[in-house]
Amino acid sequence: SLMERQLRDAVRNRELTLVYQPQLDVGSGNVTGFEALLRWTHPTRGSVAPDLFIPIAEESDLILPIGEWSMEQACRNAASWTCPLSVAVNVSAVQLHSADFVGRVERILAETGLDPKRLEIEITETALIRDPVRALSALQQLKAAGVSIVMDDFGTGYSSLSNLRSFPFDVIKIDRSFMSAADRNEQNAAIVRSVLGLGKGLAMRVVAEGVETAEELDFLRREGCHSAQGYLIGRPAAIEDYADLTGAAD
Ligand code: G
Ligand code: G
Ligand code: MN
Ligand code: NA
Repeated sequence: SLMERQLRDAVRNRELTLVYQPQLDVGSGNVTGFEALLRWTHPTRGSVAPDLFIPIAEESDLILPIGEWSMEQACRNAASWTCPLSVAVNVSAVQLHSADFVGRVERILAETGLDPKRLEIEITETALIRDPVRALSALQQLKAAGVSIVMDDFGTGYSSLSNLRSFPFDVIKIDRSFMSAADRNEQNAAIVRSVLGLGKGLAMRVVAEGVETAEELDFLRREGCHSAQGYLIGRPAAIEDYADLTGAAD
């Protein structure tokens, strides 16, 4: 397709960038890390939403060089911060199931010098179902290397509680759809509380995504949620915009 060809050029022409969104420790009010998010600016199309181009990248296997580029950039960037904050990178099913995925991540960690404990890998549940045995093996090896495993968009898609039991997740990210007015909407409040209960029982940290209002953050504080991410805390932006947090010298 046309977009596939343009995406192929995007990699060559350096049209891809990463933006970073902060994560807050709800108890202390400190920023503890960032999620890296891919952006594509095409010379004539302008900015193309990831929801549009990532599926195309996945169908064409372009997600492999793109994903490797993102991982490399994010790790290299994080390794340059004077504050040892975490960095979370989204990994698609195609990457997780590709040959030597673990080896690639380990090589990037070695080359950039990033402490593996600062890297988090975000996986959606749909990424697990293609080949659960292979996915489990990759995640176990990454975890053994010190990398944290995050279940992204929890509560949507092919959610099954057995995934929390069968795969070595360290962190659950509640999908942002459940945060909307969670302080006032009883259905959302009940769902967020139950995920917090799951996290507690399974000894997994819980991150609430899509936190947009002070009332939502207050609700999370009352309910004992560990971490929050969303426009209230900070928009996805160039990492230079967060130099006060990363301590990056420039
Ligand atoms: O930032 P935004 O909300 O527009 O991102 C939309 C979607 O794109 C999110 O679901 C996010 O997980 C996904 N996404 C963003 N960056 C990456 C990336 O580097 N790799 C993969 N596989 N997905 C990404
Ligand atoms: O990887 P994931 O699907 O979690 O990607 C997070 C997406 O959510 C990104 O596209 C990001 O731009 C978006 N996002 C981050 N914070 C907020 C928020 O507070 N509100 C909304 N509506 N979207 C958000
Ligand atoms: Mn994510
Ligand atoms: Na998400």
